[in-house]
Amino acid sequence: MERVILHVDMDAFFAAVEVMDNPTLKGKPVIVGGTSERGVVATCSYEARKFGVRSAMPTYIAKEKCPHGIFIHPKHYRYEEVSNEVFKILYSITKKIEPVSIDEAYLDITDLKESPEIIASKIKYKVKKSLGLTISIGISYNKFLAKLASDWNKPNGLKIISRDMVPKILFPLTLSKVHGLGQKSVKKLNNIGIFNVEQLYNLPKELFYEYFGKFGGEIYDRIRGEDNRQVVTFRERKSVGRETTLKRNTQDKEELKLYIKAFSSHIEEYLLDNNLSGKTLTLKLKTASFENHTKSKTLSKYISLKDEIYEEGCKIIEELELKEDIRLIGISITSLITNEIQQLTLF
Ligand code: TTP
Ligand code: MG
Repeated sequence: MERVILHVDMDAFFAAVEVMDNPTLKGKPVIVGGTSERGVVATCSYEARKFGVRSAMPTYIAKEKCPHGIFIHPKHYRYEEVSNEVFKILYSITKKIEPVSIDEAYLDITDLKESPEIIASKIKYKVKKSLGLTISIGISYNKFLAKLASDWNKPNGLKIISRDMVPKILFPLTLSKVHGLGQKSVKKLNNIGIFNVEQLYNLPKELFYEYFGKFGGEIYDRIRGEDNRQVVTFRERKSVGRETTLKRNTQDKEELKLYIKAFSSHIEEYLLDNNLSGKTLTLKLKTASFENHTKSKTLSKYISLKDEIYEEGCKIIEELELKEDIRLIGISITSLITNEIQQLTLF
């Protein structure tokens, strides 16, 4: 049976949350990001995008482009909280969900009875009604096309790419729209006069291998609208976790624990939704000088509740000696089993 995949992606997520928390910002160019000299833009409202402001742009350039912009320092816990609410809505639709980032996920709705358009409209309605936020949704028969579709008419977009539209609909797209083609590859192709998908489409398969190495075949298939990647849920992934770059680098363990707290409720939600418990906790830290450290702990029992995850996560942090500021923190839980098996092993 033909699969039905949704790709959902919140619009201007961090900026939209800021507007939600402070409605006087509505309709204004809101720019969320590092406000220091070295800061970069995390994201901005669509009003600010009109002035050319973009994610990852140095803040001082954003200030030049949009001097009257409202610059806001990110509040990561708040975005985690709202993300939790969005995912709750998604999980009320189906459990076949692959979270991709804080504001983005794939849903496999092949087995649902209602039409994909109705399901997508329902999600949009629920997100708008309970949070006041807009989400863009792409519908197609694989992940690549669904993602392309969610980006098609952002913000508040809804787009279907059906089989009969392919490959023609892809032809005018610039190469950077092809998921998997990095900046370097795009440049390389531009250098030989290839700028859009149609031009790429007409190249022989061997050239794809020559240009993209082992990914050549995948790129060749993708621009033909073929992509067999499955929607991988946490259950199949055997690990549930969250991580984030800190809003400011710190060694303060109490501050780090606040992140653990936010992650714990996220993780609890996934575990409960999927009827899972886990036994191994792993804390991941990245230092200001980009060194990665992980510390795992296998617990004496399976856990799934946020308070337990938080408590154990804090214990790991307490045992660590921090010699340097931390820039990224993450926590994940592995050794997952379904609660039915857990019940059986108890006897
Ligand atoms: P995106 O979904 O890429 O961006 P967005 O939701 O702000 O805007 P849209 O989807 O409507 O184009 O990323 C989600 C959040 O991740 C974003 O709100 C802020 C954060 N982010 C960064 O911190 N740095 C980045 O470079 C990017 C791209 C995103
Ligand atoms: Mg988004």
